[in-house]
Order: sequence, then structure tokens, then C-alpha cells
Amino acid sequence: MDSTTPEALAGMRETASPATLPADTLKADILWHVLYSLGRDNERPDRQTVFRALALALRDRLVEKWIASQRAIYAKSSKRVYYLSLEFLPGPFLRQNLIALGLEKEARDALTELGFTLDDVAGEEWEPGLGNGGLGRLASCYLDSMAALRLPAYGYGIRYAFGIFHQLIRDGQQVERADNWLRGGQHWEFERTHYMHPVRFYGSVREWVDEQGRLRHTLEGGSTVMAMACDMFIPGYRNDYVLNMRLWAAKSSREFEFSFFNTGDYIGAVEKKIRDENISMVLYPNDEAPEGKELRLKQQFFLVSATMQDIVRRFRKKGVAWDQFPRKNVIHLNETHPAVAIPELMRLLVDEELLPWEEAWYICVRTFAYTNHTVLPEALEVWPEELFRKVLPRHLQIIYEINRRFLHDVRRQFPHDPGLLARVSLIHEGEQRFVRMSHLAIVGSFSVNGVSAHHSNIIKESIFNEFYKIFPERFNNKTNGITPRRWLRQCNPTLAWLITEHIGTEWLTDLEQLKKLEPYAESAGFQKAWMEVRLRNKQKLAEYIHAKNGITILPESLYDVHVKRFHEYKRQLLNILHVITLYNRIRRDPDAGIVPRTFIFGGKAAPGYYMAKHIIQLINAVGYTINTDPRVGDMLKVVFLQNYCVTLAERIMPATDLSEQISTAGMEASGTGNMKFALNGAITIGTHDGANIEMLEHVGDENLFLFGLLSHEVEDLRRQGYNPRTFYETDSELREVLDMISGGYFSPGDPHMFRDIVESLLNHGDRYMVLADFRSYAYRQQDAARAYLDQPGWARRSMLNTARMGFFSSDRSMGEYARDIWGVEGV
Ligand code: GLS
Repeated sequence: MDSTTPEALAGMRETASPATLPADTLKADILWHVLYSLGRDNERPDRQTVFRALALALRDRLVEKWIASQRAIYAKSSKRVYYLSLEFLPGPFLRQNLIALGLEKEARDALTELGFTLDDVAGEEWEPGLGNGGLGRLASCYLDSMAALRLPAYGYGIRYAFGIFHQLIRDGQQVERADNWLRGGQHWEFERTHYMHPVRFYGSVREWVDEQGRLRHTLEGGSTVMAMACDMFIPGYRNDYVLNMRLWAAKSSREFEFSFFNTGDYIGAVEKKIRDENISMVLYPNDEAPEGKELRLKQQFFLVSATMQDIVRRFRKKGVAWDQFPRKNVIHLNETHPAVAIPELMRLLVDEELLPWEEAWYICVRTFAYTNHTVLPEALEVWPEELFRKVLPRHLQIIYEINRRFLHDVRRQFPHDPGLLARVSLIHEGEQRFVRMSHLAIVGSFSVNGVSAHHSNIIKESIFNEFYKIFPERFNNKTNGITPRRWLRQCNPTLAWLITEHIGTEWLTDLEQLKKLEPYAESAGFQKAWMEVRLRNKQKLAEYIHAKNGITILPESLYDVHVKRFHEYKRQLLNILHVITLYNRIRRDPDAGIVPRTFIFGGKAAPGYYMAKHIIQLINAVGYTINTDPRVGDMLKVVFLQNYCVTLAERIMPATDLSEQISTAGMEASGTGNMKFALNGAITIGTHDGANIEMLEHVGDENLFLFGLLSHEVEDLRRQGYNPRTFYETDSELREVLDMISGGYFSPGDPHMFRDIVESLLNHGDRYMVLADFRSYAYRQQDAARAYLDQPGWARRSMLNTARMGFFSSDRSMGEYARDIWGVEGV
């Protein structure tokens, strides 16, 4: 067999240790599951059936290792990490699990004997879209790394019946379709139908005095929903260690149903069941914009209440005193979405365990840690006080008490700043009162971290500056990372193999090893091999694009890729303005010597986000005009790939030349797509924002195209009074582009179609400073094009990007969290 193929790579079993279930029975196990688990004829199973049976055969192997891992955690009585997140975006499991278990080759062989290829069978998997974007995907990279590092950890989330919507592009516009990811069955998880916790909402608080004269609080009335555990397994890379991600599904409570049934209200009982189970029905499709709906608050508490019951149950088994709780548990809040865990723990300790408030609070602030993922003011979560009182009346009381004591301390510490109290209060006062979840999370946690060095500085210096003055020791940075197992080894097997051939396999668990590639950057032979692999990846993407969009693209053209959620601050608009600029240059002079480029866009817009959806439409309209203009030919192509998701990202990352990371400086907390592209050898064009800045430090400024205003320049400009019109008036190329859009050049049937977009730039302040950065972006794009013409130079840059991305492994991030925040070690 050719040793450079992914098949050969799959054959490497360097550190694999034998599973209890042997690898060579995989085929028999698949056939067994076809018959006995799926109830199908196992003489001629179809592809979907084979996929499901293979998943079940792997789940068998995972569960053995999971039990062993749990036993090891118990035996060591380790401190446990609970990672709470309303979102996880794991992506398809099949290949990832095969790689982690070291069973890729066995699976290929077994499938070949059954008449299938692994590619075909893997194509049958529907990924669980239980997250919106970066935040959820980060949580999944972190679970992968926690497992790789053998941390005593658990992921906790919600098993939404419908994940992020499926995006279709119809007539150039986004259309949303429900994502019924469970329809194909639940082959990776175990549903723990016997394992339920009651979760209680609404009701009213009764105050009473007990025999010892203590003031007590009891919640009366309200309604109860059951949380059923569904466990999915996350294997560590070839280390026999398996973690679980426990996702809660809402089930109606039996008692209620029976009482209804007894009174003969059958339909009423069924309706109640449906209402209850709605809680885990759907993921809110907003990235960085809280929805503020009652159901969302219920989802948050549903996750928190069920998880806290699980944590307390495990803790109780140890039989140690409550003051040991923080030594045995750390609860990590992924954003403020699960921050109601803080008053929930207080409630458990004070109302149920009858601990004095001070003692309970002491436990609380030594247990929680909080990661902030955004500085956009509109994304900072707040809840109308009225709604909070209705849904969680006791929790609101507890928040008041936390706030009263906190403000008392602040007043003592800063007696001469009376305005400070209102600014740091957990309650925003005004016509309407709101609970500020970020303030709650900061006050209730011993650690508050940002997700890139730049972002963590912004937190300290601006958005949470006053908290930083009150609790300086709590603030720290943990730069995000990505898992190299999925984002190189799995998605780019041929490049992974080329790397392994030269530097061995250690990079898979120690990404800094990629540094060893640096000496090869000058080798003509290695450059050639590198570029061949990249070209093959680009050909594959071209085939996919041809099949999906019917557009033919040149694999040799520069693939300039912008994939991520659609948000104005991410500035897909800036990109398309530049595309139109190139188009105009070609129209003026077809021999202008433009480097042939393929612009690829992808990403979802929140269904209610008008401007983001409008920008998607503009991109598609521009694409249509350019792709059908005979003057342009192969020089420019614009492609919008629908339904960007993890599966699609895995296709795109390995085939990208230029990675667009062009947010307005100061607005992108970190970004993680930027890391995935660079790890696969793409070169970044980006702003001084988020983790781009650290990437620059690592890869060197000759290997990354930076442009645009710095964060403080953005702020200065805004303060001085930014006038976008000056740019329009002084830059004729820019003016031409904007006039074409507002004049209907790309929407001849409806000339006004895109006026709002131009209006937002020229007459509504251009909040994201698109026009201010346009010229420097266009210049930098020219540099990129020139650099691409020098292919050996590009190969060198590409390799150095990969070689220097070691720092951005999520293993490094998780190692830092474990050491600096959680105080835990591998089992
Ligand atoms: C986000 C940020 O916008 C990203 O910059 C960041 O990389 C990600 C993970 O930390 O978190 N915050 C958010 O609400 N959605 C995100 O993707």
C-alpha cells in the first residue's frame, strides 16, 4: 500500500492499547447490531443502517472505557470539573471516535468487506448542531482536550431536539429549515430513562420561622418538569480515557400526568406534557444576542438545576462536610448563560442544607469560575426583573441578598464614589429593572477570564474595569485553542500524513512539535509536496462546489474564504465591497493582471437579524452578476456555500489559501476559525483583533496580512466624531462600489433592494467602520495577491503558519485552565 495515503495513516497504532472488545471483531459487531439492535436483515444492509450499526459497535467500546475512567476518578477521589454550557457543537462523531480509538483502519477494512467505503458511511452522519458558532464549538474542542489530558471532568448541556436551523439559500436569500437531527436515531448516546431530576419553576416563596427560630424559605406551588440524562462519550486520543457530555432532555413529570388522568382530563394531561417537553425543544439561534424570552430563561435554569442535583448527589457520596465542597468541585460557567447556578447553589446550601449565609457564600465563590466570550454591549445578558421573579422567585430574592451584601462591601471599599454602586450593582435600575448576569457571574466566581490576551485586556480596562478594581485577583486570560485531532488530523488527513512522515506523531498530543517543520520551509522538495497536498484539497472543494452550486472554479485560483456567523462586526460587507472593487478593475481593463480568485462565503444569520440576512442576499446577488459576466471569465468567482456547519468547515479549512478575519478591532473576543485555517496552512488577512494579534506574534508579520484601525483608534475616531462620508467622497473606487449597490447594479429587477445597506454606511454612522478600513484592506489584499504569484514564497508562508500554530492547541488552553483556575490534574 502507498504509505502516503490516509489509509496508511489510519494504520498507525503507535500508542493504541487493546480495547476490551477486540478490533478484529468490528465487522461481526456491525452485523450483530444490524440484526439485534436495528432489527434489519444483515445480509444486505443499506448504508445508513451500516453507519448506525458501526456507531453502536463503537459506542460499545466507548462505554467500557468510560466505566473504567469513572472508576479511576472515584478511586482517586479527584476534584471534579463541571463545564456548564448552553451550547456544544461537537460535529460528526464517527471519524473522531475512530481516530481516538485507533480503529480507522479496522473500520475501513470491515466496511470494505461489507461493500462500503468509510467516506460513504461517514457521509450518513447528521451532526448535532447544538450550538450557534464559536462558543459552542470551543466547548467541544475543550471536551476533546479534557479527555486527552485525562481530566476528571464532565460537560453538561441541553439535548435540544432541534439544533441550529438548517440554512438553505433560495433566490439568494437565507431560508431556515428545522434541524431534526434525532430523526435518524440516537446511536451515540445512552438515554438514562431511569435517571431523572425534578426541576421546579414559578410558584411563590413562603417565609416561616422554624423551631430553632431560623427564618426559612420554601417554594410553594409552581410546576415541575423532569430532566432526563442523555450521555454522549468523548474519548481521549488513544489513551483509553473517556469523558461524558451529559445533555438533559425535558420530560413531563409523571405525578402531574396521573393527577390529570385521574380527573379524566386526558387532553389536558397531554397538553401539559407537550408544554413541559418544549423546554428542551429548540436551541435559540442567536449568536451574541440574547433572546430575552421566558423559555430561554427556563432552559438556563433547567440545565443548572438538573446539573446541580447531579453534582450534589456525587458529592454526598463522599460523606464529607460541605466546607470541603470547593476542594472537590469546580463549576465552570461558559458565558453567563448558566450563571443562575450561583443563586441555585446558594439556595441549596441555605434553604435546604441550612448553612449560614456567610458560610454558603464562602463555598460559592470558591466553586465557580466564569469565562466571558464577548464585549458587544448588546450581547451582555440581562433579564427583566419581572420575568425573573415570575420564573424563579426564590432565586431573585437570593440575588438581591447577594447584591445587598456586595454593595455594602463596595461602599466601604470606595466610600467616595457614590455613582459606582449603581454601575456595579447586579440590578440595572431604570424605568425597567434588569438582572445583570455578567455582574452576578463576576461577583459569584473566584476566576473571571477572557479568551484572548487582547480581549482580556479590554475586559480589565473597559467593560469590567470597575470590577477589576474591586477584585483584581480574579481576572485572568486564557487564550482559546482548537483540537488538532479534528482540525488537522481528521479534516486534512493527507497533510497530517505529510507532517507525520517528517516529524513523527507527537504533534497530535503536543502541537508545539510542529515547530520541527520549520527547517523544511526552505526545502524545494517539501514545498512541492506541501503544495501538491493543498492543491488536491482545493480540487476536492472545487468538486463539491460544482456539485452543490453548479459553479466551476479553478483549483489554481486563490481561494479567499470568509466563513463564520453573519454579523455586521465580522464585516462580510467589507469583503464584498472589495470583491466589487476587483470586478470594476476587470471591467475597466480585462488585462489588468488580476490574480484569479475564488471568493467563498458561508455562514448563518440569526433569523431575526435583518441586516445580516440582507448582506447574505447582497453577496449572492454580486456573485450572480460576476459569475455570469463573460468579461470576467475565470478571473473572479463568488461562491456562497449554504448551511455552514462543522461538517462543512472540515471540507473548507484544508482548501483555503487566504483566511478572512476582518472584524472591527475590539469586537471579536478571540475567534477560533482563524486558528483552524492557519493550522491547515492558510494565510490570514485580518485586523488587530482577538486572537489574530497573538497569531501574529507566533507566525511573524511576514506570514500574515494585518491591516486596519487598532482598537484604540476605533474608539478615538468614534469619540472625535467619525464621518464615513469623507471616505466616500475622497475614495473614487469606494464611491463607485457604493453607488453601484444603491443604484441597483446587482438588483436590476428591484433597484432599491440594497439601499438600506449603503444607508447604514453613509447615513447611519457606519458603526463597524467599514468605510474607514476599506482602503487599507484593499491595499493589503493587493499584497496578498502579489504574494500568491510567488508560489514558492506562498508555500513557505503556508508551512510556517502551520509550523507555528502549536500554541493554539486546545490542549494548551485546557492545561492552563486545569493548572491556573481549576487546580486539577490528569487522572
Ligand atoms: C464568541 C466570540 O464571538 C468569539 O470571538 C470567540 O472565539 C468564541 C469562543 O470564545 O465566543 N462569543 C459568542 O457569544 N460567540 C462566539 O463565537
